[in-house]
Amino acid sequence: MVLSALGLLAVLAAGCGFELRAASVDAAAEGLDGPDGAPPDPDALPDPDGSPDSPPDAFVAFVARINIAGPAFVGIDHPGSWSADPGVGGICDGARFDAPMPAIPNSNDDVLYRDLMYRNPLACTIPNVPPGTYRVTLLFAELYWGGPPCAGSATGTRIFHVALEGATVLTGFNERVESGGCAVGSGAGRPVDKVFTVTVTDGALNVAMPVMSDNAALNAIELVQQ
Ligand SMILES: [Ca+2]
Ligand SMILES: [Ca+2]
Repeated sequence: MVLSALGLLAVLAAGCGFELRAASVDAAAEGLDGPDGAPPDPDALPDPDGSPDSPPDAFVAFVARINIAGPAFVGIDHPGSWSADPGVGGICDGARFDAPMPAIPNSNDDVLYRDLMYRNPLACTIPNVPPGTYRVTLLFAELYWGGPPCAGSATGTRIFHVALEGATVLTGFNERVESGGCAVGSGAGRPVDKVFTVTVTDGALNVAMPVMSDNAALNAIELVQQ
């Protein structure tokens, strides 16, 4: 079952143009141990006489980590392998924006935050998502508003909503205010992550970001099946 599920994921990944990773190793390893301190599951062990046995079905979580408008990266604060995204032509519509300098304060994952896609409104779609319940993490860093070293004014901001699969999960997100300012170089801001749980039934995760002020923006996104 593990091999066939992995094969299916590989086909899906090849079809959508970015790398997807199944947490099969972790899932298989967890299948050999009981819950904290509990004895091992007998069904997960080989038969003493060496006869063939049916392995237990391991849960193979679907995982997508996409560095919107950025290169592939191995996360530090956000562990795992992040896939590259071209920006224009990638999972989000709109335009690409890059930070005026590469350093992002208060983060070890500068590579994820230093580029983004923006638009009014912005929409992002992760295709080929198996039906299931997912933890979705949206990564934001204000790269324009908040004053120097950002190019935009100290009081300017972007305010927008976020809907996942048609349901609003974030209302009136004021990115510069929540960030604390420009989240570039010596700026006073810091990246802001938002985490949600969503059920996907139609084969794609849809992120809709209607705008109240300026443009919506998104720097990176992680999707992990629960
Ligand atoms: Ca990015
Ligand atoms: Ca959908």
